[in-house]
Amino acid sequence: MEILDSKPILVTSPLLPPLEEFQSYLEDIWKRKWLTNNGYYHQELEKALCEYLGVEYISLFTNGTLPLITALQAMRISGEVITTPYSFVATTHSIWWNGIHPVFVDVDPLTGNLDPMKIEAAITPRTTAIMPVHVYGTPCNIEAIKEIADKYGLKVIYDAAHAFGVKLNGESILKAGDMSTLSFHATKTYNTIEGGALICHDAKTKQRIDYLKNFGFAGETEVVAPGINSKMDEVRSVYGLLNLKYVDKAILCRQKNANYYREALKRIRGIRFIEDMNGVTHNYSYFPIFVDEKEYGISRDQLYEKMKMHNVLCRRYFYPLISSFSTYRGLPSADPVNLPVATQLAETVLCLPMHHELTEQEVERIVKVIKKR
Ligand code: T4K
Repeated sequence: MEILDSKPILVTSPLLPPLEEFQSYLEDIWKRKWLTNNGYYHQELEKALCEYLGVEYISLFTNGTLPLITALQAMRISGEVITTPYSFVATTHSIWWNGIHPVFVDVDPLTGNLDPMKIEAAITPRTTAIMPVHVYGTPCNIEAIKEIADKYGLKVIYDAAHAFGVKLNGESILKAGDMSTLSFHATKTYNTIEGGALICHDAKTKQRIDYLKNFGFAGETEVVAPGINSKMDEVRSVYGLLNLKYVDKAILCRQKNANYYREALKRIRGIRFIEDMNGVTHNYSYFPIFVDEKEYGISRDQLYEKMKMHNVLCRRYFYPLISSFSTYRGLPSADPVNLPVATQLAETVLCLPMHHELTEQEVERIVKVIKKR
């Protein structure tokens, strides 16, 4: 394939703290000789994140998948869990890892989030919880989901991997449901290289989560649950503390880029994007567009390949749908007939480059490729 532009534009670029600052903290860790297991910087990061995010209880993890697995464990969820096929595969994996049956429900066409109108029909006597995802950081319809959960006595665990810092009417979106999880992977708006967190709403639950992420140990000689090792170490905690100082500025850069994109794309027929929602403080973690082949002239995959030719490296989040992977496609709820909206979104979505270092010129270069059909 001939590459027409020399400088690649990646879909994302990690937020990195200044190296000198990081080095000076590393020296301190070297002096302390305390590397992991609820160290000083781990505690500091938990405090700082509670304050930044506006939540009371947070537990740090080594990635964004283990908090999902642990949340289900902590609440002793069993039977069936209703979830979305339009997500990263970790969402469904966390359910399966707990020996629970995922039940896929279709999504809302505008946001890609679990459609509350379709949840009730999927509830059976075995249903114990709902695991929705705030896809791209756009809040789910939390009121409608709460109403259904309350009516049927179900727990709600939000996969908020994309929703770092997102607020609804001034309140953290992480306050919704029984628990929420975050991913601090390198590709996320806020990262600790690898990392994640579990947010809950009371001290007793946090205690249980902290036991579970440390093999189930409650003190030196007592194991209260079959826990796992998912502790964040001191080096990544310091990295996280430093990145917290720069994340607001990074989000502003992302917002500026989202505005450039929207302005430039709004008159292109067959290209749809998601608008900001009223009352929501967004974090601009992704910039998905949806390609209507009939209107636009070429398919999403043709555009994806054309972008590659121009050295613009987009991602098809989320394609294929989780429900179409061989691991899950045998489940009754995985039938595409049951999931027409998610199927359509997965076939038309393309996430354009979105990160804090993207320049206006690069956005122009990307839009030029989209315009040149
Ligand atoms: N729930 C949801 C809804 C999620 O989206 C995710 C993860 C999870 C749960 C689980 O959280 P974690 O356990 O991962 O913390 C990426 C990420 O690996 C994954 O974290 C993320 N979602 C998913 C949506 O995307 P890939 O396979 O697309 O990433 P990769 O390595 O191809 O990188 C994408 C782009 O980023 C490349 O163009 C290069 C650039 N990049 C990547 C890395 C790792 C960099 O510039 N620097 C880097 O260090 O999965």
